[in-house]
Amino acid sequence: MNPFSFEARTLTRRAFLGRAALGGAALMSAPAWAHGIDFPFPGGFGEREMTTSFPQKGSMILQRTRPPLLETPWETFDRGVFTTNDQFYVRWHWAGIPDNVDVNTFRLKVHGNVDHEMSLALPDLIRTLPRVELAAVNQCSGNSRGFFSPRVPGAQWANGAMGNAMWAGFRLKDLLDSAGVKAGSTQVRFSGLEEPVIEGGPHFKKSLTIDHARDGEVMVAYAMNGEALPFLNGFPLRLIVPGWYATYWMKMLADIEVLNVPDDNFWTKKAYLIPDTPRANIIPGETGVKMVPINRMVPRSFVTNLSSGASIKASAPNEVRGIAFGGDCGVAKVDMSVDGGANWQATELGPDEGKYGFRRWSAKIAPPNAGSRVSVAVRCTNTNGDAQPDIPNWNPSGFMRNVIETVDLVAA
Ligand SMILES: Nc1nc2c(c(=O)[nH]1)N[C@H]1C(S)=C(S)[C@@H](COP(=O)(O)O)O[C@H]1N2
Ligand SMILES: [Mo]
Repeated sequence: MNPFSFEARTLTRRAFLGRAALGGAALMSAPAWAHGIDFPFPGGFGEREMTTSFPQKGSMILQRTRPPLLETPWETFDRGVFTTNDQFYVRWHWAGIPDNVDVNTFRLKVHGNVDHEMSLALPDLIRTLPRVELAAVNQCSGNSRGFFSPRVPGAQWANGAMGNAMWAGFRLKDLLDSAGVKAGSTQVRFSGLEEPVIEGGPHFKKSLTIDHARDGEVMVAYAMNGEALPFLNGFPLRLIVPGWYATYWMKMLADIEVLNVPDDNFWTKKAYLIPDTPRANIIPGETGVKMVPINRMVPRSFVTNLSSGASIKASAPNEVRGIAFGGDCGVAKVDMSVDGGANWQATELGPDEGKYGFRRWSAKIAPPNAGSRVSVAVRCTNTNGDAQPDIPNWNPSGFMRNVIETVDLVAA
């Protein structure tokens, strides 16, 4: 998991092979650095601090305190395809988050290029708009950024800046229809209750095109896994944009503005841009690439019951299982390879809880004898026919990692 210890391991192995080839004399005279160096980097994945200090949250990996950035511990993903609210990851841009939200005075404003501007209380929204439910993965654009090589700045997430929940709420379309969107509308802009902490800092706002906002899938959630949203996950209302990266999933949603001009606010126009290339992939250092707003998610799959270094039984079937998601559509299949990607076999898929959610997969492996090493690679192909690539993508923001993941196991 720790890229530093991984590099150190690789170095050690390489140094070892080098010495073995050169023979004993070389071994004796090898300089100290050739033996591999274990850098005691603080904050590496292996030694990230755990915290239980945040309201409504259980044990979480602490990335940052203010604003809170909390990562879901990996074991959580093995417990089921729904990520529990108390361990659902947390990410905020500004620390000016309110201490409480008064449900009696809270209003959701709908304004701008509409026939009727509205300011709606929670009970009215819940009572008047038809309730819908949807399972969907909320994944930070920068999930897994810590694995980028060359490394890139930003929160050094491992794979836990994602989660799947059953969201309940109402369709954004129904709300917009009741406000009456006027002709000539271009985008719908969303903002939450928190405030920037630096003078003149841009309030966090994100926009969707008018057609996307009215596609009937984008929703405003007031419940998550059957409960009110945890405060840090956006109580009392948040936007759910199925299949799209979480940056659009506005928390503590309080303001919806229908625009008739392109949104030129900082967060939509300047932040969260990706290279307009397949998988947002560029060569490190490449310049002059056209940039576009980040958008649809891509397929991913993970082993959840075993981590690299774990030992499994020799000459006996061992269960390997994990989760997969299709990105902007469902999971068609999850294949597994134990020979470095030469051959792939289908794994068994668990129940389909909704195309935008996590899907369980499982398979059996039986290593031939004690001491044998098995690298298990898993590859999700989504229902659009898009499969995870075997080479990691790279971009300077550390967005959209979806390379095939591998765990290295040893039979004992
Ligand atoms: N109001 C508000 N909503 C927000 C953000 C924010 O900073 N403020 N961050 C976005 C980003 S970048 C992410 S990754 C998700 C994180 O959602 P979570 O904290 O519920 O996991 O919220 C999104 N919605
Ligand atoms: Mo994010």
